[in-house]
Amino acid sequence: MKLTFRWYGDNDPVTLEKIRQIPKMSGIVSAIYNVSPGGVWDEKDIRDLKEKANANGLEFEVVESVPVPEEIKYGGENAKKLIENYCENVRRLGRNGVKCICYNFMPVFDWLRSELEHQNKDGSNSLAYNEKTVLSMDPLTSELSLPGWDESYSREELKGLINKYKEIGEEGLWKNLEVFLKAVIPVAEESGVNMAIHPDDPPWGIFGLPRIITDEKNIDRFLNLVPSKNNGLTFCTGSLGASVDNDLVKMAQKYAPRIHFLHLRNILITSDREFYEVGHPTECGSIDMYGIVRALVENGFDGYVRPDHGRMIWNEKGRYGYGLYDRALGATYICGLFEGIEKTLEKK
Ligand code: DNO
Repeated sequence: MKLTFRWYGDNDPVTLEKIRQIPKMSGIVSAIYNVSPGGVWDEKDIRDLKEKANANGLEFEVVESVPVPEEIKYGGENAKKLIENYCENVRRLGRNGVKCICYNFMPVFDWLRSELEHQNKDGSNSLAYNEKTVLSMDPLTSELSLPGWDESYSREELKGLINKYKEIGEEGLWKNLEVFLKAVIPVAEESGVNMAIHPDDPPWGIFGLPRIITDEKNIDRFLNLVPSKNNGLTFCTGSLGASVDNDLVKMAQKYAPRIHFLHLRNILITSDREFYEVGHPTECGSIDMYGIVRALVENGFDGYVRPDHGRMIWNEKGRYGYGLYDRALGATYICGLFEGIEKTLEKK
């Protein structure tokens, strides 16, 4: 495995100089942030990003994300052209040494939370989700918005978009995903890039919007749409683990060869559809981090790993979920888990 760390570019308060000091850190996970979804990334920007990382002793082999524009997801009239642009980004990234691209196929909203600074007993704070609060902010019926929402849509645009997805429903979204994959995966194969879809967070439909990368049955269906190794997964433990119906150890075992990117984080489920994010170790939350990593190692996982969301600790202020301290603690915990498990298995 290769340990990586998400970096949001020059405006990220967590600098490359700091990231490189985390033990065993091999590279950054980043993206080009000055192009809106659907646009083609300038190859010079990609090269500059790689050079910046390299100058700090870090690789740049993973992109998170090349965002999929809404029109591709709901199948609008420009979808074909936008898919061509997407393919061009895959080619350009592959040419510049990127080996893994993380993306998602969630309509309208990416991750959803009801609280960004949930106060924990130990004085830290973290992201939290409470379904009742979320549902009370349905954009179709309420003027309130949830923390972290993309405010670039007007309320009317948002309603229009949500209604488009309601019309096409889950099956329409599957169809559009299939069209996307059938165009993109052959390009990824030629470019030496593994595509790694991120599961929906949380893994269930919200506000009547379809969400499909949610559970084992749907992931089976996804992987079979295009049965190529390059059509793979980002295994995000915090996203999939929010549903108690998902058996993550079993899924890790089953999907290991198709998991190209691993997001390790832990959550504490406090009641049905209610959780908050906790420190990475198994003991801190509801997710069996050890069991998952062990299942992956035993089944030949050989991808990139990053500590996902951390809490805000030691009075750090910064991008929610993406401070330095708790993610760095997570990184060293992850190294320990892998080292322990790998050495135990070698001895057998
Ligand atoms: C949140 C992230 C997601 C993720 C995208 C991938 O912290 O896990 O925003 O990057 O869903 O496309």
